[in-house]
Amino acid sequence: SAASWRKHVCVCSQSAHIMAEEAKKLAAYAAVDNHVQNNQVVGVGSGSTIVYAVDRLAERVRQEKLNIVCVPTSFQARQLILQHGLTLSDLDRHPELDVAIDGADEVDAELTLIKGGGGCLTQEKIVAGCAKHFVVIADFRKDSKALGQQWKKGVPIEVIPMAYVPVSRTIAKSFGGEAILRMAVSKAGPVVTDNSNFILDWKFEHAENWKDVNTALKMIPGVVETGLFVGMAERAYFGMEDGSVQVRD
Ligand code: ABF
Repeated sequence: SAASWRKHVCVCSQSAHIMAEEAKKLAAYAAVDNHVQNNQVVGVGSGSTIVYAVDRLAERVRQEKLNIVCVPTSFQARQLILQHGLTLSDLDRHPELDVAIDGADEVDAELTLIKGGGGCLTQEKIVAGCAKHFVVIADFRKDSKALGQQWKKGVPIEVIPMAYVPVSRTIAKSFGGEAILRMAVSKAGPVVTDNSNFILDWKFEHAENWKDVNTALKMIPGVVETGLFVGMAERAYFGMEDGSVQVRD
């Protein structure tokens, strides 16, 4: 019957969700255990996977009495650090980080990333760029051969508000596809970043050399930063459906 079919669908999607949450946790724990040591400065990313990493970090700090300083990539990360009783710092005091750990929306075979689904791409890229090692944590759904195969929402691009229309037109003209202003869930207005800017989601049709594309995008007046992370990640941990963790270097 329709009712039992609906119930069946619901149970399946619920268990898929639990699987993804479990996978996020596996990746996060592996990264914290393998990359964080005593007396380090750690960059804390944003999103839902990083929550597990901060849980684990706090647990280790308590149990092993570690001396760890945390630099956040967003308001969310800052709150997480404070809620867990970890030591909060910033790039003024700690411009050089030992390691930064962050999630991603998609990770390709070369460790090129799409980030910024949560809108914090600019601070995430700054913090990752200040770290000696940048490590990505993700569940199996983020693993991709080529960007765009998994993440369908496009490349997030942070823009100065007054420039969003010309930037969007230039992107469409120069690279094809469509760059759409990201709206708040309420649809009452655009999403505003922690830096008081807007986000364009560029739904690209075809692109190959992400390094060149990223450089060209950044040259457009009004573009603050792109969610393309090229040549930055040194390792990715993927939590898998079978409970294992896959590492990509
Ligand atoms: C941040 O959070 C973003 O760059 C990325 O968009 C997102 C990943 O979130 P989640 O861990 O919830 O998938 O890292």
